[in-house]
Amino acid sequence: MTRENPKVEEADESELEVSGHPKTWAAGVPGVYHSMQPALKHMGVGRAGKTLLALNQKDGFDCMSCAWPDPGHRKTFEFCENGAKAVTWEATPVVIGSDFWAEHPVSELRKRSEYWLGMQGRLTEPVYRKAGEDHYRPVSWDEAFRIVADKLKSLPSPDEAAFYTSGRTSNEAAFLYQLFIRAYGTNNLPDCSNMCHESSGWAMGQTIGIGKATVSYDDFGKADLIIIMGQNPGTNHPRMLTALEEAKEAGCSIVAVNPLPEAGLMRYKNPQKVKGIIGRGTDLADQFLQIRIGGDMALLQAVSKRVLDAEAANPGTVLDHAFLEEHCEGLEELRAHLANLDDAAVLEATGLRAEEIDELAARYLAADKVIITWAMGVTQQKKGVATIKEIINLLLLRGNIGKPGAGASPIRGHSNVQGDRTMGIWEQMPPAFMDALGKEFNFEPPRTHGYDAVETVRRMADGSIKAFIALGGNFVGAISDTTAAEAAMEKTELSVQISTKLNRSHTVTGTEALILPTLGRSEIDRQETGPQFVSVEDTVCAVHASHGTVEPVAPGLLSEVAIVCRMAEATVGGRTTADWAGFEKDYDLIREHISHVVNGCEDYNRKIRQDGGFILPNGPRDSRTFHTPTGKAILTVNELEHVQRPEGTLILQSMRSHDQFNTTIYGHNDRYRGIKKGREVVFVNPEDLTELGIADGDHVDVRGVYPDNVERVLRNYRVVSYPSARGCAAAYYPEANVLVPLESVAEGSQTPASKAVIVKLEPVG
Ligand SMILES: Nc1nc2c(c(=O)[nH]1)N[C@H]1C(S)=C(S)[C@@H](COP(=O)(O)OP(=O)(O)OC[C@H]3O[C@@H](n4cnc5c(=O)[nH]c(N)nc54)[C@H](O)[C@@H]3O)O[C@H]1N2
Ligand SMILES: Nc1nc2c(c(=O)[nH]1)N[C@H]1C(S)=C(S)[C@@H](COP(=O)(O)OP(=O)(O)OC[C@H]3O[C@@H](n4cnc5c(=O)[nH]c(N)nc54)[C@H](O)[C@@H]3O)O[C@H]1N2
Ligand SMILES: [Mo]
Repeated sequence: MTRENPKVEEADESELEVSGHPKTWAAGVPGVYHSMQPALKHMGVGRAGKTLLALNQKDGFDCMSCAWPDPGHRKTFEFCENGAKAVTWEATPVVIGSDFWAEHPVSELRKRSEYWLGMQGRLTEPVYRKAGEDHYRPVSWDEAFRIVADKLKSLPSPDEAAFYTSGRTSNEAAFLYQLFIRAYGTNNLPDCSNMCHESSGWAMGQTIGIGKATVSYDDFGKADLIIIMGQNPGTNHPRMLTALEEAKEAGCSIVAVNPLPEAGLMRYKNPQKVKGIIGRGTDLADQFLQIRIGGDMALLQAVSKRVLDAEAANPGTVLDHAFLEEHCEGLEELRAHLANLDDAAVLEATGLRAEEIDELAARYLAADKVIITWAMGVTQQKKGVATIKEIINLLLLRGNIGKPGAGASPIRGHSNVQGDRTMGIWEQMPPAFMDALGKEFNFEPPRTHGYDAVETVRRMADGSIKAFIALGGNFVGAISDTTAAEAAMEKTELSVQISTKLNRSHTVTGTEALILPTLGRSEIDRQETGPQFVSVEDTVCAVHASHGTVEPVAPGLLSEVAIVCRMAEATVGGRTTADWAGFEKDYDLIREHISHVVNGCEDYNRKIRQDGGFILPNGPRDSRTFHTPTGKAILTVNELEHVQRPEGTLILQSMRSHDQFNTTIYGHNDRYRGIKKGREVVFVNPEDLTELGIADGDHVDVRGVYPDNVERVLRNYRVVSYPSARGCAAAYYPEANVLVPLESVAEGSQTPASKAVIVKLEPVG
């Protein structure tokens, strides 16, 4: 039933349609309709039913579209429109046949869009691009692993290789992958998290001793106030809207802080309820703060200052003194620092009125239990780490960490990005983990820190990284400064991509390149001891099993676990006590080792088989235990700074449309923002347009404005007049990555500052 090489047309941007106004609601009947349509069309009713019904069910597989948790009370259809798109994209039985590689030279594939590449179908056999050749050709698995092992063994130092991980990889594959890499001898483990929630990990690690959410799923239903900052749940975490609706029904207020009036934040029609189908839905946000890009740090400081002022006016009644005294340090320093907060600077940074900030402070003071959630609008900023530290400050002041209905909640992106970290995918895992790993497998893991994503590009560029291996993802598509990143990748000697589908990173390669095709999460993973399941961790630290349910799209595919095992056996077999051949046959053996090495995973094989899995321990959440050097949560002082905008420029954020998953483009519509049949648009506030003398519908070059004077430009983009905050523009990622300089990163975390790019619009034609 598989099909080969469908005819896929590139989008014709001249057909772009703009409806002129954003939608004010998300989901409802159109959501369900849209979600079912692609699945039925491409997969046939049987396969579509099997996959969609298995999504997020007890014996089914974990949805790969985001890391939002499953409620304890699952509904049959615990999926959303964008989850359905992700599953369809993966499980559609369209495959790339052997003749594809002879027909399409790499130089031609390189001109193709991400959309076209992804739509060619699933990769089914290993292919190799030899030095000097413009074509990939099929190779056997054995030959592929030999090529990898020969190259890795030939490098003078293991630190001349880097091993990337994207966040779909299961716990089992991730654990083995980092073991393989450390047995090989390096900590060069850049991952997608470096470009995503790294700022959250840094800020939370330093202040409360753990880089993960301090809430569980049920806390959302118990909160009095939920503040959502820099996140677009209607598109990127649609199932979160159900939890928000439930919270509202229980009396919770919701505040949205965003430069854009995103549909899902304003109103929600629940497709699982009659009211959502026929009514106007639930008004979600009680307050919408249309903040300037990068203004969140100022807003948070201003709210904390109002909290401290309220305490000063009524001593002993506002702060949670018992909590602060027993569990925190740094209150006096914070008080002294905020006493001098420059109100004018706050208004300039945020673009808000003082009364709006007063209202938010009043809401915060009126609430006993507060959750603050955030995503990329906060983390991908120069001051991302400091901003998240201010979130922690505000929560700590009134004891909003470690009590029911309250906490800090970074909402993670990739469905297992958090689990991968738990399993050791990090360029700087702590010594205790290394000790346990070395002891378990009888070897000495390397101790010096490795390179993160941005550093990996720098090192490829200067020639010191010669081999690049990626377990999933699309590194050159996802990282900033596309032109520089691609040039860097081309300087490597070997690049290897373990992938389900084609993307940009298969077309911009090292001197030699390999593509190793793998099973997707939706597919049955049969090994010698029978079908295997894997495990994943969601954004609130819940770990559960994921069972593939449909037949693999092609017979020759290996699982990620099998690929890692064979690559390891060929490269580092015998260097440790790891039984690589045994792991591939029986994933319980891997989990047995995980239970000895990874904190909180003791007795993993039993706990993972429990109904719904288990929740990892979390000091702040469970017992107000903070693993910081002093054992206390730390209130921090952060110097206020905001993004400066030279005259004539705008601050541009790069964001996701409704029809994409990261660099994977499903289609060319962005339904909630009124865009159809195109992606080459730049959204600009109407008053800014007037000031710039540019009109809606004009075409412009969007040019990055940075002191290094490197040309970074998006050509011929259509201007869309859109109610963004003043001075703030938006365009879609990954295209906009050409505008982000590699050196423009968050201080501390090195996360590319993809949400604050200084640009100029230059009219064309
Ligand atoms: N369907 C779908 N689901 C996904 C993904 C996908 O691509 N498609 N990606 C997954 C991944 S890996 C991730 S990390 C998440 C991403 O989830 P999001 O973080 O929601 O993704 P973005 O589209 O980058 O949206 C950023 C939001 O931040 C706002 N914003 C921008 N700048 C600022 C600012 O300075 N301050 C504030 N307060 N807001 C700002 C933008 O207007 C936008 O609403 O989603 C995950 N889920
Ligand atoms: N300008 C800008 N840049 C950004 C962002 C932004 O907001 N703006 N967001 C950043 C964020 S939050 C993230 S997380 C990164 C994402 O960076 P990545 O994780 O590297 O990118 P993805 O687009 O998610 O990777 C998609 C590819 O993964 C492969 N794949 C899919 N499923 C599987 C699987 O099950 N196994 C394997 N082995 N491969 C699979 C497919 O080949 C697919 O083409 O991008 C970052 N880059
Ligand atoms: Mo992400």
